[in-house]
Amino acid sequence: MQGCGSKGTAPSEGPLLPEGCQLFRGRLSQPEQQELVAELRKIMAQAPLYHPQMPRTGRIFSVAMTNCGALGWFSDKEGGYRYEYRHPYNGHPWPPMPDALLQLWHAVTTYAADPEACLINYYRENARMGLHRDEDETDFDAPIVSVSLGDSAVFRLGGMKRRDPTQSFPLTSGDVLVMGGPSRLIYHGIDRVLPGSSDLLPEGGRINLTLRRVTRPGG
Ligand code: MD3
Ligand code: FE
Repeated sequence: MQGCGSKGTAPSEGPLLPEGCQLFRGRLSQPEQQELVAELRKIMAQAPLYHPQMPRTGRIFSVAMTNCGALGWFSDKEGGYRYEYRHPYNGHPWPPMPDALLQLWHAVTTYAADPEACLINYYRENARMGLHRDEDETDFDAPIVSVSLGDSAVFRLGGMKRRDPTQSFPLTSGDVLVMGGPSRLIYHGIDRVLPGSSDLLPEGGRINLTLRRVTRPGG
């Protein structure tokens, strides 16, 4: 399937996306999604989901998170947003990233090095993610690749400034979104999950994976 991320894509073909943003609708087949969920269940058994705290306020994220790959994203009241080599509660290294995700990264990006972190977000019915930028990495030359599984969600995409106009569109199971180049630092969030919109996860809810390069390759 062709990405539709260049400026000038006709609105009839989907949302008009900013430069560097490519949406691959239905990039993963049903069997690929099921296989990935099976691997994620094993990962979540070894690296249990947690609800990070916001820096300073200590407010709890409604989204549950864990990671696979060498590095994992974490946040608590005292330490703030950061990447860690170990699960914050059990002290174990994060489980390795499934091969299918490394292959997907290289299939949809032109970035030479592997991603180092895969943040696993689990949204139950009322979970949401406010408008934010992903800026805790040191290598902004690398894109971020996102994979949606399970229930659909309303995704909100803004601009380089928090107050810039936003658009929203659904992300559905099997969709892959690549945010690179000039889109890498734009504001985005998840307004809400649409319960019952997919039967991939019997327990319901939505899993989102974001594959990230954190450090610059070679130092
Ligand atoms: C746009 N996750 O984990 S993925 C996050 O669906 C995050 O769970 C959302 O935002 C989710 O940080 C959205 C799509 C996405 C990921 C990275 C981006 C959109 C992005 C980086 C820049 C701009
Ligand atoms: Fe984000």
